[in-house]
Amino acid sequence: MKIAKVVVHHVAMPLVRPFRTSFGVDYTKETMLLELTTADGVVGWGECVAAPEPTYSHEFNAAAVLVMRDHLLTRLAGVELSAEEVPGILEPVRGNPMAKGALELALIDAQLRASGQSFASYLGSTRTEIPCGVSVGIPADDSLETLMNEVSVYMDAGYKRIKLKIEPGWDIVPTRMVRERWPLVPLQVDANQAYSRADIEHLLELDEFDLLLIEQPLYEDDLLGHKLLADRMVTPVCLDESIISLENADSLIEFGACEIINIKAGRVGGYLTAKAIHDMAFARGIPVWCGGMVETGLGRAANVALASLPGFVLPGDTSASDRFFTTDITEPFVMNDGMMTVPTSPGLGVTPIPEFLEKFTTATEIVL
Ligand code: OSB
Ligand code: MG
Repeated sequence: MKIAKVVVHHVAMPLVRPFRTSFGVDYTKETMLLELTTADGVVGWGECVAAPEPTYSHEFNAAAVLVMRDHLLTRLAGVELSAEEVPGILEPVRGNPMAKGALELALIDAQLRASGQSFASYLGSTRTEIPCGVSVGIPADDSLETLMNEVSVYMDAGYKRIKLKIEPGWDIVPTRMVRERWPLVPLQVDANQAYSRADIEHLLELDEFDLLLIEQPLYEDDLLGHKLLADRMVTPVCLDESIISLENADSLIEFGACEIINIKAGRVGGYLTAKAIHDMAFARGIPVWCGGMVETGLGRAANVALASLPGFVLPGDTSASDRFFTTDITEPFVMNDGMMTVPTSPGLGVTPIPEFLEKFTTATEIVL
């Protein structure tokens, strides 16, 4: 295929409630949807998981557009290529995994629409439905009551796993409260790098809550710190932000800095690398699960397909569309008895609904 045109749709979607993490609070999801057209007139869609500000990682929306336009599409446009060649072609460009992953996804979608294959089948899916977990933010009002009410809503909805966002000052007490109220629910916590090695003793207090894992407790570059924590903590250490490639995932497992991996395609440069990390972890018996970046239905469709691979043995942050949005940009992803059906139509299996795309679009930019 030849990439002939790429349009970036900037969208802003109101969230059903604020989403607060240790690195900030969002009231609106501001994201970028890519519409890629091939020389044959096939259209593919992708979603860029960067945010308006570089607070989860170094990438941010404005920079991602510039990188796509000036450094990635200059290498990809107008040449005959298949999606599988994209990681290699983009390899000389350092970093910028979210920008790379968004373009790769749009090309995969176009390629699979042309061949009539679903994304799940293309990746090697072994399941038709997946269990859903949910990520619960730190309450914007710092109230334990707000947290308990929110978790109650998710428990009633049937979520199979609860993840609590934590930070210094919001950790032991809320985790204990949720654990006491729901003694059996699979429970995990995510600190988004908010602690340091000096907090190791404190973090060990979380061991009493029988957690599935603790996600990214320390600064992403503090690999030794994670190893020191993992050596002492009974709760398995899982890495998110620190995992940026197949090679470093392999190294960190070998090194003992993590026992479980959160796989997010955007963070590692795309779904092909995400699958490679899955394959490596699966071969080694390392559990993985599918992370989320508050995606619209487009990115959610891709995540659900990825999460249907056999090594995804823990429920992911693959919640229903209504966890974040009253109106999704695609057909909404719904959950039944805690499970979500993996799309089977060609490509991602969903496309933006024109009326909703128009409603949420704040700007469009032609980058090729
Ligand atoms: O660290 O997992 C994270 C959302 C935005 C940025 C980082 C993270 C998250 C989540 C997942 O916790 C939210 C979701 O998409 O369900
Ligand atoms: Mg995380």
